[in-house]
Amino acid sequence: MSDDRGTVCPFCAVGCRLTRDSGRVRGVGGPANPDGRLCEKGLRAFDPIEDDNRLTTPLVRRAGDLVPVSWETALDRVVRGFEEIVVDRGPDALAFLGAPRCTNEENYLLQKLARTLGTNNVDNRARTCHAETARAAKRRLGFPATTNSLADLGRADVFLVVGANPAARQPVAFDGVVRPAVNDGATLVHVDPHRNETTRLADHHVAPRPDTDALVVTTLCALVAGAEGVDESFVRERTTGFEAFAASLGERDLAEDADDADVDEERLRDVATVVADADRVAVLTGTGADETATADALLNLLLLTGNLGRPGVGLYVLRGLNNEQGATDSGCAPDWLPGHEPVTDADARERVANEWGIAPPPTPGRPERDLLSEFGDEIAGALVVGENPAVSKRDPEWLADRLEALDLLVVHELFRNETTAHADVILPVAAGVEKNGTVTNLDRQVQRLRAVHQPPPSVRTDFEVLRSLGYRLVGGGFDYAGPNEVFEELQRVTPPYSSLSYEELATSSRRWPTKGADDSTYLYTESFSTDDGRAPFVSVGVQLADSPDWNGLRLVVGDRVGGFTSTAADGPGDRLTIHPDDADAEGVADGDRVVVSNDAATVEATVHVSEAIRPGVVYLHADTGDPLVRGEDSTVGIAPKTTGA
Ligand SMILES: Nc1nc2c(c(=O)[nH]1)N[C@H]1C(S)=C(S)[C@@H](COP(=O)(O)OP(=O)(O)OC[C@H]3O[C@@H](n4cnc5c(=O)[nH]c(N)nc54)[C@H](O)[C@@H]3O)O[C@H]1N2
Ligand SMILES: Nc1nc2c(c(=O)[nH]1)N[C@H]1C(S)=C(S)[C@@H](COP(=O)(O)OP(=O)(O)OC[C@H]3O[C@@H](n4cnc5c(=O)[nH]c(N)nc54)[C@H](O)[C@@H]3O)O[C@H]1N2
Ligand code: SF4
Ligand SMILES: [Mo]
Repeated sequence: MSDDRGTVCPFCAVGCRLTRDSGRVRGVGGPANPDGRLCEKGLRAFDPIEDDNRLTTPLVRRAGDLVPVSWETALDRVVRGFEEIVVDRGPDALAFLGAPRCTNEENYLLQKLARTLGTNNVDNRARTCHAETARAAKRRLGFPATTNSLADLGRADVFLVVGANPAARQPVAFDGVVRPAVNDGATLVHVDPHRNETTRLADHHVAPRPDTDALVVTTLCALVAGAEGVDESFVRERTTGFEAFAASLGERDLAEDADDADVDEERLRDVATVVADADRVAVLTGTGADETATADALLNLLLLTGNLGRPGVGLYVLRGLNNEQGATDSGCAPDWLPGHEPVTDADARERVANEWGIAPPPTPGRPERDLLSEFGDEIAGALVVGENPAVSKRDPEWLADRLEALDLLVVHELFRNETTAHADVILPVAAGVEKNGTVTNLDRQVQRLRAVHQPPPSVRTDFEVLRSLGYRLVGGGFDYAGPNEVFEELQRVTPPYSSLSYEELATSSRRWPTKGADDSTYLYTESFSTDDGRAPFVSVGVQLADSPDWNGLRLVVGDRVGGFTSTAADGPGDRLTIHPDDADAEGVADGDRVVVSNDAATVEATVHVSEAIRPGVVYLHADTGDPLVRGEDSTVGIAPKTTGA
């Protein structure tokens, strides 16, 4: 089965197009990969779904065991169970977790199901990676999204990459856009306590203490202001709050801030000069820097230097999952309706109510993190679509208990995983390359998915399952012929999507919000999408994170992998990277087996002495290190592993 436009890679938010001919995966030129390039992962896009372990029949738990049943029996069980919970406990006893691996239409149906049943308890997993940065962008600029396009990114003179490794994580975008620009003379600044593939291309590597990025970036703001880098007309015409911001900068002791972050002030001065002198600066941020203070500081820097609202500048939220942007656009958020409209906004609720015939509840639901805590308590039933909440940067045993405590856990899945182990109903579904619909990548590009692979015979799409559940639990509002009808409804209640067309997307993708022929390459050309059209500065009261115990060793983890996307190249590994000075102080050497521990957990690792990590910090792969970072304090102790213990 092949198609000359193929479909969208299911593995990351870059959104490359691909297809398969005679068993070989092949890139197809698309907006994110114009030359048809794919990364190693994309080339293996079909491997997992052809696994023998694929779920092929619905399963229902009976007397403790999961037994194969018909679709009718499985759906009956879900409908009866959810109805009982709504009657006995009210709709807020239900939780809906979806679906950054699913289409916009599926996400829309999931949140519509939650809200028409009477609860805003709907969230999506993507909010665990880039939530704070996206929220800061929405609050201050207008949309929780990347401001410019990937194609446009190549025009930047300076790339400031903070807490991310796009060379390895968004490889096609990095190799297709950033690398050529840097080879052509653009400057790459990488801010990360640990060297990674991205650092290799960097002109400047700033390695601050973890969680001090807001200090570092605020210091940069002060230095840029001192180096005549302020774009005065931009600040005057497009922003508010500059005076107070400038005053707050004036109060800072730069030498002290640099010292707290433990970065060389001269190095920061060099970076500030590069930023001040550049015509176009783009900021790229990842999971290592997803904090409100950091996002606010980065936005201050972009506003100060006039690097928003024109080509070759802006904020790039380096999203991870392939429809992470679209899941939130479509309304899978407890406080936002489709189009990021607050559920507390009566006009927005009315727009949705006119379409649905049922008004969504006016008070925000709970975010995923809180919902998980309430499983078995306030929450009795959950519908989980395309995510694995049992793996959530929290104590796995505690999570298992929470999932087990639900009266009814329903999971749409391709495979058995840590979450399905606790499910009462498992519904086997089609994978991304087996279905139709739309997804939205990290630069707001809305693309059509096409089924280019045949799913196992008894499997249904998430769309079909959600439509059946909606029809049976709520009624006629779920009577859709296909994804096109859902997309058209989504457009009517989602202003940024209003001028797209499902038909047109079949042959040409578009970036939201399109304005006529203009493809919204960059947002905010004339004004910001805020109440007064201006973007506010946020004055800094930057504080170090609580308990900055710089005497201990701080743990940083990275290279997170989703089970669905991991490849041998991602290999978890249990290497503990440690700076030579710290290795000496701890009395450990390269190759030693050690135990790494804190109040939260104890894990084993093999010492890797390297200057890739800054002093005072040790680095572990997330798969190994995550149990240690579930607490607030990620200070760890190291001890030799005693044999036989
Ligand atoms: N091959 C592959 N690619 C993927 C994925 C995959 O599973 N496999 N997953 C996708 C997903 S879902 C996501 S979210 C993205 C993640 O992509 P990234 O956000 O790039 O994630 P990491 O590679 O873990 O890089 C995070 C970096 O943050 C650094 N860091 C940690 N703490 C701090 C800090 O306090 N300050 C600063 N400045 N840096 C810090 C770490 O050292 C690390 O280098 O990747 C996507 N791409
Ligand atoms: N401990 C720990 N926690 C983490 C991370 C970590 O590395 N370690 N990473 C964090 C990050 S960055 C992210 S993005 C999240 C990722 O978290 P998740 O998205 O929850 O994890 P995955 O295992 O990548 O994907 C979840 C499931 O989706 C299924 N799936 C794939 N396609 C479809 C589909 O079309 N429909 C349906 N119904 N299911 C589908 C896969 O089989 C897989 O089991 O986890 C976060 N939490
Ligand atoms: S960069 Fe991302 S979207 Fe492109 S081929 Fe690789 S995994 Fe797929
Ligand atoms: Mo992610």
